[in-house]
Amino acid sequence: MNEELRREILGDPDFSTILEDFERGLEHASSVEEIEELRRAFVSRKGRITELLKRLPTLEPGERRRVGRLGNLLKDYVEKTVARRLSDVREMELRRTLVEEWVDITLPGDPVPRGSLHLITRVIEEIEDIFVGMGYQVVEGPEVELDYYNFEALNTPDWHPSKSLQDTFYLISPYGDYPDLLLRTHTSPVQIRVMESTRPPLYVIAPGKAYRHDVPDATHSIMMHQVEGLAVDEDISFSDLKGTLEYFTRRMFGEEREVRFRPHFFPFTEPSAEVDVSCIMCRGKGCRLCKGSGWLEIMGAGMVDPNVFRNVGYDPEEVTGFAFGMGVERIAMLKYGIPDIRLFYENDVRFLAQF
Ligand code: 2NL
Repeated sequence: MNEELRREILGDPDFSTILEDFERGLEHASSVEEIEELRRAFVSRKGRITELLKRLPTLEPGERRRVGRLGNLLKDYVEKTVARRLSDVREMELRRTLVEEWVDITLPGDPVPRGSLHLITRVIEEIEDIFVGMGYQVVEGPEVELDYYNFEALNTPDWHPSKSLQDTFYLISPYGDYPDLLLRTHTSPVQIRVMESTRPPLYVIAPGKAYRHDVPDATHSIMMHQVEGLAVDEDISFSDLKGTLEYFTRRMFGEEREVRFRPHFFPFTEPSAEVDVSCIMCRGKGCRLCKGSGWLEIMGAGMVDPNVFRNVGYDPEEVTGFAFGMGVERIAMLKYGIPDIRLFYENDVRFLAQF
């Protein structure tokens, strides 16, 4: 404010008290709120300068001009001063915040714990890789199946123990039961579906979950994973089965392993066999793991029964094939030395993170 105006204002008692009050108030106003409060007190609609200007119509023309001019100049001064102070205070507050709330944005962040694939997933992928390398395709299908695909198409008679209400989960509901619907007990139904919709030759593996009503213990679970495989072509022989599974077993457990085929029975293959690998702990000498026998059972296999081919519309005079099935948990437990199947399902990171 220039000297001349200041002198003029100080010469008027009304204006001089306003100016003095304003300047004293400004000295004590240190925050944005206080400064804005001060502005309101002087230049808002109810402010002191505004009130003073409202009286203009009642004044003599000469006095009206003087008071009007001084009032507007003072109002102008108050507004400009307040604006300057506000921007100064805001800048000071910003500087203080920047100093007090300083953070080093170049510091590395908290590490995000990295997860890993479940060991069962890893072992399924290991198995898939070996068979994909031999030209097999990976196929998947529903876990809720029809009795037909799970049992009947696979040549499994109604009286077979695995069909019993004790062993298989059938679907029931408050509105009625579904005697034809069940949780698949193996992944073979996936392969039946593939054969129904595809003409041979066929080389597929079917990984996935399978369900059995079992009492859980160190080696049993109501749900486990299976990988089944199926090869259908002209002139597939038992030798092809042996060569394929021997190659698989050595890729999985080591080139130095022996493989043995023991006669067995499955409703869906004929002849059938169980497949053993020479003990991976004692190399066949006999130990705790192989219970002294030198051998570990790792899967079941056989030549596809002609009845199964007939059920899917293949002519058993034209094609032959082999099939096999293995429990993924069992393979994983043997290969990675896991003593209890329940470790796979407890979601204890101390176990899972080791693989
Ligand atoms: C085992 C034994 C086996 C099969 C599964 C199969 C599938 C079709 C036709 C014929 Cl579509 N067979 N699968 C054959 C022999 C054994 O699994 O111990 N699994 C854990």
